[in-house]
Amino acid sequence: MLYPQHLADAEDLFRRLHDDLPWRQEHLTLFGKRIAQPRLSLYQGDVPYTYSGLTLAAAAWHPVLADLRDRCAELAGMPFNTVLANLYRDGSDSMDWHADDEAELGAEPVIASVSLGAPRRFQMRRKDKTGEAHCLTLGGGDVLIMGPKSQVHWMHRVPKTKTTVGPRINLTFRFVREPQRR
Ligand SMILES: O=C(O)CCC(=O)C(=O)O
Ligand SMILES: [Mn+2]
Repeated sequence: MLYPQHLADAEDLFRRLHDDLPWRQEHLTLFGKRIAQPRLSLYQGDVPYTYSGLTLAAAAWHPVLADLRDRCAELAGMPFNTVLANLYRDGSDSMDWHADDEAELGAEPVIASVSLGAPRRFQMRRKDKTGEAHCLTLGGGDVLIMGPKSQVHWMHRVPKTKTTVGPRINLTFRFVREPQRR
């Protein structure tokens, strides 16, 4: 469910988060090669989270992120205890096809996605062979609530673009369960 321009203070939020957050360049190891992710990111939350082979430690909430977490929780009607923030510096930054279906998120996670800054395309395609696909443009202040079936049946991505675009921040608020003890 898309709530277009839901955040009236989107420009101020973008500036504060862009300037204040300790953005990091993370790397992934694929086939033995260390590859820089095509974006900057950071994680904050009450519990650790393992995402794409990276284990992200619990970290204190920036007050702006804590406030947005609460606003999203009210909109979605459920709590969130973590946020993954991505900074797409320009059109060559992107996020490849994936579903947010890690076990710690539970079988049918609801995820709230906040977009700030430049608009970017957000594509979805079904995991099965139907070929069904959708494309949205997520602009500053938009909030997308991805419902319980979204990660089960769909993949999504933010493709690179050759169009000149400014920086964009995306925040995904998630509810991560306490890691199981082994
Ligand atoms: O940038 C976006 O709109 C999506 C980000 C995303 O899919 C994620 O962080 O898992
Ligand atoms: Mn995602």
